[in-house]
Amino acid sequence: MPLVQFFETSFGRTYSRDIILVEVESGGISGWGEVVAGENPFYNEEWTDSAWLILRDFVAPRVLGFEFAAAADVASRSAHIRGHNMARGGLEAAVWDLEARMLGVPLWKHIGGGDRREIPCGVSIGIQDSVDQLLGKIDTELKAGYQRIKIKIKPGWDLDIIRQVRKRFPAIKLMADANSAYTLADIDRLRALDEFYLMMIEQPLAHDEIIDHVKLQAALQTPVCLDECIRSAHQAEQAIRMGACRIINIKLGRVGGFTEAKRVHDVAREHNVPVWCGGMLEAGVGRAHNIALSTLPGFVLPGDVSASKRYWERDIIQPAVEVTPRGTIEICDEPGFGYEVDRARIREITVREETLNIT
Ligand code: OSB
Ligand code: MG
Repeated sequence: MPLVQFFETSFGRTYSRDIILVEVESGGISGWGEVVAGENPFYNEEWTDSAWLILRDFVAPRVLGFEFAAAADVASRSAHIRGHNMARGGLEAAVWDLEARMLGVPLWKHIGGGDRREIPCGVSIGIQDSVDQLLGKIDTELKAGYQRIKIKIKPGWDLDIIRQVRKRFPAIKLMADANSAYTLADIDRLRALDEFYLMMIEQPLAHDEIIDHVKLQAALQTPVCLDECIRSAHQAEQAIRMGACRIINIKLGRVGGFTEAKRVHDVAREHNVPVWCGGMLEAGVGRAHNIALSTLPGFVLPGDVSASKRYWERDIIQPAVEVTPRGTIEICDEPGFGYEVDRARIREITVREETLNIT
């Protein structure tokens, strides 16, 4: 699926997505999930093709035909697999959707959410070719109503850029995401960001580094938010207790599905750490799951969950996800994730398909 605008992070540029959808069927009802892995193993170790093989050869055989008492039991059937949370999570989320549809309840209610009828939305704006282009994009998104702006940074596209953004937009909720582009050797540069009173800096240091984040957070006024580092509730608890972060970005795929995402949320809540829902340039199925997740009570900060049209000419669900002029997405009361899967559209753009049956 070609993106309507390219998206650049500190690890590269994405022009189009290769997305795996998982449809699980039981008793004539379907549930849908989306694997959020990227096209390259740069955000984490997974990519589209690795996820395909892990799902086919290791996850599906443990799930197909197994009698589950509840969707909450699915994650543990593949917990012996090391890593590959996005592959595991795509299938797990599909079973949660299936269960909600079987029970005739909205997914948000089924996962224990519903604290809010509309979720607050922010946008993530990639690295641009020029500062003017960035300022123009921020202006557009603010006019559309979005409540907070996140910009991607990397060495060389950081202090000067943020200074100019702050000059033009002194009062907006602003944050920066480094996707692991710095090390502790950059501590002075990162400390200089305090001047711009950002809501947070997201994942400044290595994807697998907690201790250096502890040192960094102790030296910064700006709250550190962890993304890549947090793959489980156990890691979330360790990071919080050690003081590595004051905020957590929860991504359904990165933690392996709803069961673990709920646990991360609960751990953060016990420690009064606010969370928000991250994005992975999802198509409609993943987007709908993120909306449901964002209704849990601890999701008090605007997430990276925004309108379909920011990404796609035509999404794979109907209606497309829309954002109100107040910068929110309203939740639906339909069973499951609340949008219709556009099977005709999916068929048109499918390049590979495999059906696995109980043997
Ligand atoms: O770090 O949050 C990230 C996209 C791809 C990989 C990593 C990240 C992102 C985003 C985009 O920031 C969020 C979105 O709009 O979906
Ligand atoms: Mg991030």
